Amino acid sequence: MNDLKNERRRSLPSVAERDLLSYDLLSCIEPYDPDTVSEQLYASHQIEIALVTEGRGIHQSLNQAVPCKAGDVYIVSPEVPHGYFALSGAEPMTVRRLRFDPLDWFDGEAAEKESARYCYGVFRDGAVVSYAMLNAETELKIKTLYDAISLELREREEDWSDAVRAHLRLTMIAIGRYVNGAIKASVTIPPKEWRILRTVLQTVAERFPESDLTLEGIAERVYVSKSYLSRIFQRYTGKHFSEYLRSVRLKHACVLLRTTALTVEEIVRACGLKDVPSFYRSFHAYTEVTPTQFRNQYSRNYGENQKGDKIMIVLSEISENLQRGKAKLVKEMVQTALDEGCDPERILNEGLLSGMNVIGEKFKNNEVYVPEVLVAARAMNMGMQVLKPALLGSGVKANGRVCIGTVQGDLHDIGKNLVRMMLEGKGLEVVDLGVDVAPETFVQTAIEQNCNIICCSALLTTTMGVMRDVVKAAEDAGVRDRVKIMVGGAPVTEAFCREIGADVYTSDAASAADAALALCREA
Ligand code: B1M
Repeated sequence: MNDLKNERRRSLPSVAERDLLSYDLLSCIEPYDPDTVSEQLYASHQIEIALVTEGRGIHQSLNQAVPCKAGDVYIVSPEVPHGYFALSGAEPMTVRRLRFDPLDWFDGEAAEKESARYCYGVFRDGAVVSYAMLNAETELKIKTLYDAISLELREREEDWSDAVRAHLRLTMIAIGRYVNGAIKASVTIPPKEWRILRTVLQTVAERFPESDLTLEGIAERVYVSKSYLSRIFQRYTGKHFSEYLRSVRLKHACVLLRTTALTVEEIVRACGLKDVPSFYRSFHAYTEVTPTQFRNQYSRNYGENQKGDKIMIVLSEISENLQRGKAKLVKEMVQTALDEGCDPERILNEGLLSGMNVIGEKFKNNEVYVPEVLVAARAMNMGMQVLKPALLGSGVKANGRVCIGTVQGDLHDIGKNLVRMMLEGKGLEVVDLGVDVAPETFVQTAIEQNCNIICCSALLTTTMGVMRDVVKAAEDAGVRDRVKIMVGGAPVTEAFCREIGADVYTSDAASAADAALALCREA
């Protein structure tokens, strides 16, 4: 038992593990409108526990809307489209949300599944959304646990993961005990039907651009008849499957009209819609304007200064969608900006990096947490994939080999990847050592692979000191006179570079590549 505990302690939480929990305070000001609300529901692959802390409003899940007020708690199982709204003209509502992946957080606790203590117990009877009103005592208890979790998340001690897990379990127990017996299920779907419905929702989300996506095809995959599937889909979502699929496609068409310069034909293809005439008809029925009017109206709404400047619009959409972690959209919009003839460096600076900077500020102020930063970083990398060929220029072979990495203890790799890309763009051969690279690994690689330069990146004030160890390791190995050392990253400065005895400091990726090329030419 102790061995097991020690083993768990030895394995520090990985980045992926940190991504499993997210916590936020949601201010719901948008008034509930039954006609438009189904477009604003969102689904998450994580379990969500939401506690209404202030005001009153509506919680809608699938096709059911339930009034709610301070003191109510919702436990929403993964993939359920749902949303929180204010009552029109009434006070706004504030909701604390805690989301986590049930499989990872409850790994090894399967025995608890059949008791009603944990979240699993809440869903055991097939309710996909559980709703309970708390008494004052339970509300206070849960609030305290939420606060403790949020504090742990902020302080991030080394063993924060264990502490957060412990609080999370206590929260689940507190909620589980209360709801056991007193639960009101706002949406109850038998487990078998829910499994099938969930497959349909997931399939539509992933495969809507395929024009031949049909309910019949999905029915075959889940081994049920089409008519049965059609019946349960309508019963729980309040929509025919074809109507739902069309609305998902049209929603995506709206996004493409707003954010890209694609032609209507291209949009019809990208959204899996049938043909242009029927697109015009259904688009009009959906938005009450034509696609062209929609596009013009959107550009006009963007204000006088940006009027007609599609590139500005696309760049700001890249930045905003990056902040929201919409990787696929960011990728598409970077391509659009390139197609519009926008300078790749402008796309990098005013689109991708500007979004990343906003996220950085919010992160600093505790307005967003690690999961949000990670999805933004993923969107940044997806955008970079598209931008890379344009940034690289001619890529003429140059004479030089460089090894690069983020120093030990540091996992930030976006800046390092940019530097690598720029180095490759200068035609230098690059050995990428990744992140968390030990000083000896830098030096060993430089010796074994005959590198002219070691490039070190660091983003944390606590890890920049490792660069000094790299210089020292190169000296100890007797290669300092034949291997140059370049340093960079947000906290690194020219003065620091001199202080530790490195050769070159540059503040950005492009000047790092220029400097590396110059060093290789001198050698
Ligand atoms: Co972290 N993080 N992060 N983070 N993160 C920062 C760096 C931070 C400034 C945020 C903040 O508080 N405002 C802060 C550091 C504070 C400090 O030490 N002064 C911070 C912190 C505290 C942390 C954690 C400790 C948080 C925690 O868990 N408690 C943790 C540490 C994990 C670890 O590394 N051990 C952590 C984790 C993470 C994520 C994993 C969630 C994620 C990284 C994902 C990834 O990289 N794959 C992340 C991110 C994304 C950021 C911010 C938001 C963005 C960094 C970034 O990619 N910027 C960042 C805040 C910010 O910078 N605004 C922040 C874009 C990138 C292109 O810029 O890397 O600076 P940058 O690269 C530039 C230049 O610096 C230069 O070129 C690039 C531009 O052209 N450059 C070089 C870089 N390397 C170079 C090498 C060269 C030359 C130039 O020569 C060799």
